[in-house]
Order: sequence, then structure tokens, then C-alpha cells
Amino acid sequence: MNAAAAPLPPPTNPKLRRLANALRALAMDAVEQAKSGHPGMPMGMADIAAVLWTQFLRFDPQMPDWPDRDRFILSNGHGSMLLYGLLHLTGYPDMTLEEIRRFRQVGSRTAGHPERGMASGIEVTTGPLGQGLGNSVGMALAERHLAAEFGDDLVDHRTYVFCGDGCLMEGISHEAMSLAGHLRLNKLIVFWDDNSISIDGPTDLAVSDDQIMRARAHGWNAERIDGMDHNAIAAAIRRAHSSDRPSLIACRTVIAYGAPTKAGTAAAHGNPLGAEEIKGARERLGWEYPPFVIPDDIREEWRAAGSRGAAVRQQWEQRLGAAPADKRAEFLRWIEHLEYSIYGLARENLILYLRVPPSQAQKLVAKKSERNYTAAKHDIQEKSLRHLEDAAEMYDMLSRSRPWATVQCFDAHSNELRLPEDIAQECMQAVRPVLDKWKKGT
Ligand SMILES: Cc1ncc(C[n+]2csc(CCOP(=O)(O)OP(=O)(O)O)c2C)c(N)n1
Ligand SMILES: [Mg+2]
Repeated sequence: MNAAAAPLPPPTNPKLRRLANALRALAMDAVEQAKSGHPGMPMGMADIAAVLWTQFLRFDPQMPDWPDRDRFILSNGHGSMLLYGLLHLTGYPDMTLEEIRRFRQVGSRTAGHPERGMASGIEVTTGPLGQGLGNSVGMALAERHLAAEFGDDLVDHRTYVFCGDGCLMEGISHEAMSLAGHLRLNKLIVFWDDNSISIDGPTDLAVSDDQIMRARAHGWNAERIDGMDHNAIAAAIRRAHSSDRPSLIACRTVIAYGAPTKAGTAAAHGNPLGAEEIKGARERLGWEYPPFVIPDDIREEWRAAGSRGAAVRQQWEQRLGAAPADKRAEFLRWIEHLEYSIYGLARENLILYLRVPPSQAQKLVAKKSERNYTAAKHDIQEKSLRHLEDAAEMYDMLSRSRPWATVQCFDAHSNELRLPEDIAQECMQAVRPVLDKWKKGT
């Protein structure tokens, strides 16, 4: 047996290690089945994810878009299976085991890199290294701005980020971290997967920055911990919570932790581990279950973590309900803008038809079509039609993932709470005749 395959040291918290091993197993198995993907990062950061998601992160899978949820951003998006595993195990309804099995397949929600809008719980599209980190600074800034505008009662959440060596190498991380430090965005907490390995081999092939000193120079609080030690992870998060600056937690990890020969090597960065290696990893991790099988006790633990946030969310809704009507309406208007402005045209159309009364919607569509006819450009007409269809499709996806859209419809036009599906249905009914007419080309 070679040295790398020596037994693993005992975990600081055996229960958390088992929760983390569920994430490791799903990542190994999904990548293996897809014959492509990145098993190394999820296996290295699984313990950090287990501590954060079961003990700290405020989220509610039943209401994924609840505005005051904590944000979790996977900037090292190549490790997407870590996020998909977390969403699946904590009970996000649209991240089924079937979706995990369909990792990286056309039409699945489980793209190679996370894409916002494809599954609830994906806050930001990531993959280009550094991008998530950049976005997270904007999100942490938005949180502070909203809190200043509407008060901590309505806005008081944290932004947690996972990033890799590659994210910190990217230029955007320098600009973004500089701004976060300058603005003292102390509710921004970044976990750096400090594994000394990147796509081509050891990181010292390409970078010599002292990232801790660099973060401090940006005005951050920064420290290094053992990213496999559950107590150290939790303690660092607590320190970050009381910091008056953004925090970088350098987590010493081992890429593909558990794999007998590939752990700690670039071979585990972006390739399936292979059957032998997976078998060895299962043995070393003490994970005796077949591929894609999660034992009931582990599933229950994860589900319990997923239910923690419902009460917090409900309390928040009560506070929102108790706020003066004009403040509430203004808050919802802002949130809608912030949440949805990044979704693109299809999403804008959706909002339009959710918010416009059916009669007006029909007029609007008719007007659009009139304009199209006047322009006599068939392609424009087609394009508009596609946008509407996109909107319908997007709506369907949203309603399946039960977005935080219920309250969003509050200020629509009747000043009463109505279900978005009802409103959308009315609108679609109203516009369908026009759509049909277009389709027939009359
Ligand atoms: C901007 C950008 N450049 C290059 C890539 C290609 N790429 C994907 S992962 C990766 C290496 C990332 O290394 P690290 O962050 O250390 O990830 P780890 O190997 O530790 O999982 C590279 C170069 C990318 N995704 N984005
Ligand atoms: Mg790395």
C-alpha cells in the first residue's frame, strides 16, 4: 500500500464527517457516471460545507428566494457537484436524485458549472474563476445598502463564498476584494480552498502571493485554519461574524480527500477518479453504500439542517407584514429589481405579465404585434413570440421551484396578496389568442 493510502486520521466530529462523506460520494459518483467533471474540489471542501450548512447558513429550501436568506456562492464553480449535493440533501424540491444522476447531461439542471435560474438555490452563475467572488462583493454591498435604506429588521443577512486558488489569481478578485475592504463589508465571509493544487499541478508553478497578507492589505480580516477540522471551521466562522471587516478564511484542505492515490494531486482536479480509486476512497472514508445511495440517518440529518431556516423565514415574513404598507411596497419593489434584473429579457417579460392585469396584458401584446406588423418583419414577430414562450417556460420552472414570488405579487395592481400562478394563468389566457394568431401568421 503506498503512503497516500494510509488510513485517514480520525475526524474531529464523526457525525459531520459522515455528512461530508455523503457530499463526497455524490460528487465522485456523479462525475464518474457523466465521465466528466471535477471531483477534487467537492471532496476537499465537503467538511467546510457540512459545518456551514448545518450550523450557520440561514436558508429555506421550501422558499429558496426568501429575500433575507444568507447567500451562498460557489465561486470555484467547477466544483458544482458540491452545490448540487448540498441542494439535494437539504431538500430543495427541484434538485432531485434524478437530477444528480443526470449531472452534465443536456437538459438537466445540473450543468457542469452552476447556472442561476436552472435550479433554485443557485444564487449566481459561476465557472469563470473569480466571477462569483466579484458578484459576492456586489451582493454584500447590496445587503448593506438595503439595510441602510430599510433597517436591520428587514435586511440582515450574510454572504458566504467558496473560492479556489484560481479565483484569487484572477484580476477581478483584486479589484473586488479591495472594494469590499474599503467599504468594510463585514458580512462577507470567504472560504478559500487552500489546497496548493490547481489544474496544472502545484500552485507554486504559477503563483507566490501570500494571500493572507494580501487580504489584510485590502483591509480584510484573514486567518488560516485546518479545513478538515470541524471545530476550527466553526470557530473561524464565529470570529468572522464578530469582525468589523470582510473575512478571508484560508482553509487548508486536501483535493479529493479520501482518494487513495489521487488525493492531493492535480489528477483529481478535473477528471473522473476511476472505479478503482473510487472503491479505495469508499473504503478509506468508511462509506460502504452503493453509488447514489444515501443512508436514511444521513438523509434525515441533512433534511433537519434544511428545515432549520423555515422558522427564521416566517419570523421575517411577520416583520415584513407588520411594516407600514408604503415601506413594504417600496422594499418589494427594490427586491424585485435586485433579484430579477439579472435574469435577462425572458425574465423581464415574466415579471411584466405577472404584474400587468390581463386586460392590459392583452392590449400590450396586441400593441407589440401591431408594431411588428407595421415593421412587417417576420423575424421580429418570431422573436417576440419566443420571448413570450420563454416567459411561460420560465414561469413554469419558477412555479415548480416555488420561488419567493407570493409576496412579490403583493403590490402588483390590486394591492392584495395573490398567487403568482393565478395571475400568470389569467395573463397567459388573455394573451393566448394573440399568440395563436401570430403562430398561424394571420
Ligand atoms: C477565468 C478562468 N480561467 C480559466 C479557467 C479554467 N479553469 C477551471 S478550473 C481551473 C483551475 C482552478 O484551480 P483551483 O481554483 O485551485 O481549483 P482546484 O484545482 O483546487 O479545484 C482553471 C484554470 C476558468 N474556469 N476561468
Ligand atoms: Mg486549488
